[in-house]
Amino acid sequence: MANTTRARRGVPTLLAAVGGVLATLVGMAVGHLVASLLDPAASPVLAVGSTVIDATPTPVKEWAVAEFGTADKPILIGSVMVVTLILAGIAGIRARTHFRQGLAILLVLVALAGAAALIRPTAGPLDVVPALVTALVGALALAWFMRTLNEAVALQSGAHSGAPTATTPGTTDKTEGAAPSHPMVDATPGETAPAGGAHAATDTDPAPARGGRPTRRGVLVASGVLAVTAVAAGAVGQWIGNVRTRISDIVLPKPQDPAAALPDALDVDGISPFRTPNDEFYRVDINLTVPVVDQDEWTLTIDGDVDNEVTITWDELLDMPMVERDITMTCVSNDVGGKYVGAARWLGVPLQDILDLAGVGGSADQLLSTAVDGFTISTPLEVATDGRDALVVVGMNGEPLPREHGFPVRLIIPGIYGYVGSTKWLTKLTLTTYDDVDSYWTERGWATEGPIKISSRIDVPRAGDEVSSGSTVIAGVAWAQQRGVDVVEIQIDGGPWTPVEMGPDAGVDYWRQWYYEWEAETGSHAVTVRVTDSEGEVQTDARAMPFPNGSSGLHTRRIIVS
Ligand SMILES: Nc1nc2c(c(=O)[nH]1)N[C@H]1C(S)=C(S)[C@@H](COP(=O)(O)O)O[C@H]1N2
Ligand SMILES: [Mo]
Repeated sequence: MANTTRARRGVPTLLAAVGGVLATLVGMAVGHLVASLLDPAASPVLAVGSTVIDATPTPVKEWAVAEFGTADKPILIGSVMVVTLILAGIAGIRARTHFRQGLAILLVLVALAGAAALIRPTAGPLDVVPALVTALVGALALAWFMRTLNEAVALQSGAHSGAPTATTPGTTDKTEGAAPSHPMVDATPGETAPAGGAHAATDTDPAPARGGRPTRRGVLVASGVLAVTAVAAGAVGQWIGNVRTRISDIVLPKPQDPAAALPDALDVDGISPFRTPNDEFYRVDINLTVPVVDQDEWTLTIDGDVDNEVTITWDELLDMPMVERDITMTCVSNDVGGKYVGAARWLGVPLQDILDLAGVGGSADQLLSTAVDGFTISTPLEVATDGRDALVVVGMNGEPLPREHGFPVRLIIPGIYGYVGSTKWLTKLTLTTYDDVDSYWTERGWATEGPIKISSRIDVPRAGDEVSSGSTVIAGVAWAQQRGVDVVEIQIDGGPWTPVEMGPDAGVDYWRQWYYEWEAETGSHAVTVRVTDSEGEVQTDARAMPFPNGSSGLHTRRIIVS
């Protein structure tokens, strides 16, 4: 008997939690939809997620990137959702008996999301609208669900107590309020046959539509309506976001100084493509939503210690002489053997030409670039202007920059990690000093200078591949930007270092593919690779983690041959 009572108390509580979750989901989904029309980054979950990213201490971020790789963003959003929905469940449970308290929890949650949307560097006052909509829709949904649930509970307990009259319209009226302070179930004496009781009630009920079972259907219907609304609003919001972020027909100018045709790549199964396709190019940035910039509203300002401050438009930039270069980019967070490296053909205006428009003064030692997402990068002025192919880029592999990679305009500076030179969604270049300002990552402890460490990677055989004894190809890529790859060697089971066959050479700033034909013998083997650059520097075996200035060490793969 005690069990039955407990079970009956448990069901409405569980349903109340579900109601809290559904109401919150509906609110968030409608908020997301509204945000997709105004500013996608103001979507409640995304705004909270972005704020969490900014506030996360560097070591934790490091750990997350190492642990989850490029999945770190979905995992972050997932975690924000889980925490939110747990609190939403608690709000629901509270709301069934004390509606205002439950509602208050929900509103505090939404207020946090609204605040997060407003403190984004790019936020405008309108960015609070999705949160307001979320609050309104969530509150209405919660009220509706709780009313339906409490009606059902009230009617059922009336039926259970064996008094058919309890299900008369009079009783229903009493429980019409959204928040009866004593849930009827608490008053239910333990009975033995709830099903029979319900039946008895329904059978003799003068108004069967209000009987236990139909009202239970009411709870189901309410849940269904909320769930469907949430999914539909979320999907429509997502769709609108996608449509709005499509890049419409842009014709890029032809380069005055084109790159030579890329030599034929190695034809080895599973090796990194010689040129990384845009949709396979790694993406690293601080944003949960890709910044959407309209090229016709975009401008680039060159200010700070300059002769005359200049602002140029998209059309003015496209009118400048363009060059095309093959450059391999690397993220400082790339582990030895990691994936945060990619090679592409970039189209853009030499950075020097842009700086010359303004005329660089004598006191600057830092080029501070600012992006539309509020992100900043400090580049040593010396590095930006030493004659290397530093570019203000508009094209990637023959297409406009994809939004993920900085549309409409980004910086690419060969030889230094992305966080010190490849500002995406670029909008300002300031000539300043390191004494005066720090940038996003250097403020968080990463090194001021970030030359890319020479490195090499084994692509095949992949980890866990089944390899049979006999002739096997070991292959991969190696890079030594600014100096060029000279030799790649591999070492098998601690034996001598053996030079491998090299793929084509597309210049000092571009990686090179390599391969080695190996007579594999049955057993477990360790294969290690190292690169030597054109100046004779050999890739070090001294291990370093990415923080603070890039990983080092040698990539080793264990290969089981059967
Ligand atoms: N605006 C902006 N630019 C940015 C970043 C960013 O977070 N915001 N991240 C930088 C880092 S750390 C790297 S490694 C490169 C990555 O460029 P990709 O995503 O095109 O590969 O962009 C750089 N430029
Ligand atoms: Mo990076």
